[in-house]
Amino acid sequence: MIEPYQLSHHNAQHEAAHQRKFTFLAEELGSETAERILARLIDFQIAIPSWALGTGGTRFGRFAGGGEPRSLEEKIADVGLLHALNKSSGAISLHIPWDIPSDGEAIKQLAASHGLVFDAMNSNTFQDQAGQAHSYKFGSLQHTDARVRKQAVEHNIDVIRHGEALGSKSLTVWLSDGSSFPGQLSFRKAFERTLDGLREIYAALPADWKIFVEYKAFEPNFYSTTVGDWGQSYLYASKLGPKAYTLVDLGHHLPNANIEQIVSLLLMEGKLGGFHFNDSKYGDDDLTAGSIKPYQLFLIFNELADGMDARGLDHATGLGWMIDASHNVKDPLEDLLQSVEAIKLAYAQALLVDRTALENARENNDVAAAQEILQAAFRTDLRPLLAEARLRAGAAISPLGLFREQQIRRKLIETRGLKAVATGL
Ligand code: LRH
Ligand code: MN
Repeated sequence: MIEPYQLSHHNAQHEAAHQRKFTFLAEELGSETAERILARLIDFQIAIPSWALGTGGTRFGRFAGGGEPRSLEEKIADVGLLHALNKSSGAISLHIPWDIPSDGEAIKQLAASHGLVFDAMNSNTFQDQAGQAHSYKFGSLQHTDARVRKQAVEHNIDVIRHGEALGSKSLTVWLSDGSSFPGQLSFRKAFERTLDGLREIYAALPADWKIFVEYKAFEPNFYSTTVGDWGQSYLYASKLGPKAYTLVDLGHHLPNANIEQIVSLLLMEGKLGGFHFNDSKYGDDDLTAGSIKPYQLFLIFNELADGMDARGLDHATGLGWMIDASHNVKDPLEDLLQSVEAIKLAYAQALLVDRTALENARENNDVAAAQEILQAAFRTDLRPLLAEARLRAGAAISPLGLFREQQIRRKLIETRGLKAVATGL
């Protein structure tokens, strides 16, 4: 959807202004620092969720924007477009059964033709599928009926098998299980049954796979959630074994939770598996990353940069970097481009933090100095560095600019129609 001449024409148009800003910034930072951060940025890829390429909605309504992908093949083409624009979206995370690959090998090759690999697979035991034997109305792995639990375990193992065919190396398990009224559920039995089910799924993991246990405070249950917070997820992951980790979805916390502290401790324990990036003001709003609380996103990456170095983790491959969003009023592809930009900006700013000075300030309880050091990085406009990283990686100086200049959404509506609806949330 983007021809090489269109990309080079766009960059030629923006080159002079970009070079002016980048040269000034590189002088400010010093070339050693600028090159260090550029190298990290070029390697840093963020997986795109296959369920967020169409218009999302709420129980009150859904306002489709048109030109949505009608098949897994078209979803891969859309992620391929994002990757062509920013060379930062080199992976797609599938959700089963919303995106069952008809022919694993063919789908794998199609993705590879767009420079894409498959990140974590996602199972779905929060909806009943047509023809399904047992309902998940009262949960899946926690269910009081062993037949329901068995069905959920088998589904997760089926998802692993699909992932193996695609070259994925991890499974994310998010369970909507819980209760909506006091008295409804035995918390202890629900935990033990869920752990037993996760153990069967864990046993089916290939040797080089990971399982991510995603926690969430509430919704769709509104009294208790059986994997309700980082502590419960850590408990499951610790009892399961070395291939089990926690997954932090930024929207899955109670108001004012200190997510950067949670991230710091899970990383310290070696039990942080990855992220579902998004932003929120109230609940699991699934808004554009960095659109509501960009400082929190920076503080989270500040803990990540420090904690990953402390554990000798490779920044690009040591954790799962994924977006999980839902687009009610924005163009899905524009929203995803903005999320990738915000995530990489927070990462770059975290890499700019003077860690030695920060440690000194902390050890001397110089609180004001510590804040100055952090905010100096957060308040440095590193966008020219992100643009330079894209330019060097063969992408667009302004991905959103090129998307609009080429009227991609109008072209998608012409080929796919206004009524095209993507599977997903
Ligand atoms: C649950 C969740 C989970 C996905 C779903 C689409 O809120 O974050 O990660 O399975 O969204
Ligand atoms: Mn999520």
